[in-house]
Amino acid sequence: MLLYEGTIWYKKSFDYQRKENTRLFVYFGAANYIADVYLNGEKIGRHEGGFTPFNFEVTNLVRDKSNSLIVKVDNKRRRDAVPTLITDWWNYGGLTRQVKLIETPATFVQDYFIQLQKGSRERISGWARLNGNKLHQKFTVRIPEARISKDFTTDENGYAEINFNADLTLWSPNNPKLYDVVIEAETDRVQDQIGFRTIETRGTEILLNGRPIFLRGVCLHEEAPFRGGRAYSREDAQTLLGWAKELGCNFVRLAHYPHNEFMVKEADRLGIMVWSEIPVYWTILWENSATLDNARNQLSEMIARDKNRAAVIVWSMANETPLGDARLSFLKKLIEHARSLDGTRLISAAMERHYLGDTTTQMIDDPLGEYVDVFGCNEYVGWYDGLPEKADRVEWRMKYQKPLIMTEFGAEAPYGNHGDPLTRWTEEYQENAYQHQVKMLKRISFLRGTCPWILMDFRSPRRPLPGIQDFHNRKGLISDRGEKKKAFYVMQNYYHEMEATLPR
Ligand code: GCB
Repeated sequence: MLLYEGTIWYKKSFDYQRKENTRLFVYFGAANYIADVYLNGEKIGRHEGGFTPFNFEVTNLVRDKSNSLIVKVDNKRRRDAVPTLITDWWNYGGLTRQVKLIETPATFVQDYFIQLQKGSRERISGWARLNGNKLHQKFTVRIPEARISKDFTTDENGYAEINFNADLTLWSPNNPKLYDVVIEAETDRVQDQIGFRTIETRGTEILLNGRPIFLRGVCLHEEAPFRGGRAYSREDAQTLLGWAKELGCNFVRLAHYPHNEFMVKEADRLGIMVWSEIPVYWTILWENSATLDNARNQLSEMIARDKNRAAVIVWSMANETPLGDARLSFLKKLIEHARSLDGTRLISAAMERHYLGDTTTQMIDDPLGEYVDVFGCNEYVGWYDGLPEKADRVEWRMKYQKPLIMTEFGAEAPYGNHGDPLTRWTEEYQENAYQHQVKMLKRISFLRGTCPWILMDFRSPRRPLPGIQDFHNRKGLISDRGEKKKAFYVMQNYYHEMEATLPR
């Protein structure tokens, strides 16, 4: 079964007593990659995209006894899909996150956006939307701890803008303050925990709540420590983010697709800022309009789920996408779409760089840089690119007056494989590569964040090397069994130093 790709069928039987004036939905946290869902013999919907939630209404199909929910999930890779055929991660298939039945009132609060207005530390600005047949309602937004209670009315489409001033303790890594926020309509009441903070850029600075910060990050795949497979629980999130904290992080790059909701909620609670990304990875079919629609839909679903999480500060559109006109126009459309859904967060993408003629000047000038707020750059000086000492000679230049996050760098070694610092695949080589990297990073004046690749070893079909990789990418600072490699401590020292020397 290890290399199986194709369909998996699930069946769940259940009884359900529907109360009057309620509606019922079946909710999926994620299904990789295409899901077809049937209830009591009727098809209720199809969803494409492996990492975002979706739901279907079943109010009129559900019965008191012996309901039969059938789900077919197919993870066959396709050239025109997002992601496409080739990825450097395992194509785990099937239902990878929770499935729930959600009961709502006949008219319910379907969605809401409650965040500080861009650039303001006291004005809350957003909206709420009802779904049902009583769309025109009065509702109240309450933040009891801040003694806030504001009344609004939805229009005939069930929509209302929300605007009010609030004197709140702002969310930050040092004080990840979350407030209970209640939306109370005539027919429904929802409660959430929301943090309030601003995130902006000014020249090459990133400002959190108006103050410059440095993002001490690390990249993560959504892979479970110890047992393997997809990470999906609160405990998994606590372990992974706990390790990130131990490393000295205030930031994580959740690569290369939206991770489960526990990750983002735990990040909110722990004060870890988040980069969240859609799987527009390497060589998507840029010219295909259905591929664009699919990417746009995954972006919408990612933003829909996490738009009220203070931790999320960056929406990332893509990873290492080769330059070209079709690619640029595709990604520009995604950026426009992201900004139309959420004007408050920073937009970025992990991009590439190239050497100028002298082979030691790295130039950052991807034309996409024009359209993002923050430039994300992947580089492997000392691993795919020369020996560790090469980093001592590399200088960095950027065409844009924007902040730079080094979104990937690293070297590969299985835990416990020892040798001298110039022998590849040893912990000593990896440590050596990190030592030279850190020295180089310190010389980049416009650098505002770093995310080494990667926190923990992960499975990959592209990494067969027997005895070394065994189908794992071993660039983790920690093994998949939780063992810390020597390079972990190089990064930890750097982060402790950054934290101590920079008030930001
Ligand atoms: C990259 C990719 C990442 C790979 C990594 C590697 O540039 O963005 O998905 O896993 O390099 O280890 O080669």
